[in-house]
Amino acid sequence: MERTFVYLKPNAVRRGLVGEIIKRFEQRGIKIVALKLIWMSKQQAEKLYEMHKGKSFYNDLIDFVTGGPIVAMIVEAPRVIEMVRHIIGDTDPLKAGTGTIRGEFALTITKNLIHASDSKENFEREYKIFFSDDEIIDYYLDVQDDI
Ligand code: FUP
Repeated sequence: MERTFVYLKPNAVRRGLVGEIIKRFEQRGIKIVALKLIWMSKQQAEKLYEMHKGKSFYNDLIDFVTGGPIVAMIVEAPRVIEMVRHIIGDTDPLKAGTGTIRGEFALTITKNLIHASDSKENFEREYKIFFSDDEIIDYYLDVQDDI
């Protein structure tokens, strides 16, 4: 089993897409093990995106992700890091495949609706910015053996 960190950006919350997006994970058989609505602080945003500091889009990105509530979660499934990146689609919504979240609902790179960790190392780094280990719930899902 693998875990990844995902968050729905403020425009996903404002546009009422939280249910639509979570539905796609659930119907794929991906298990939610932590979930909360929070307002990301500037400190959290700067830590999450520290590798982009100094880039042309950095300030706009920080303002955008701290501009309204987000939905943060940790999800679990076999090979879930790659799986979620597939479900989400390319960072650039123009290149995101049809049927992906960004391919269906997003238009611009900065406002691409959703983030997911791209490696195990980044998952470990990212989830700790938003969750403590006691907020992660380990439980058995009845349908787990059928997917
Ligand atoms: P991703 O892993 O798909 O979220 O993409 P990146 O880590 O490359 O980028 C993080 C965020 O920076 C993106 F979600 C949006 C923003 N970004 C821009 O606004 N412009 C760019 O050219 C690249 C990234």
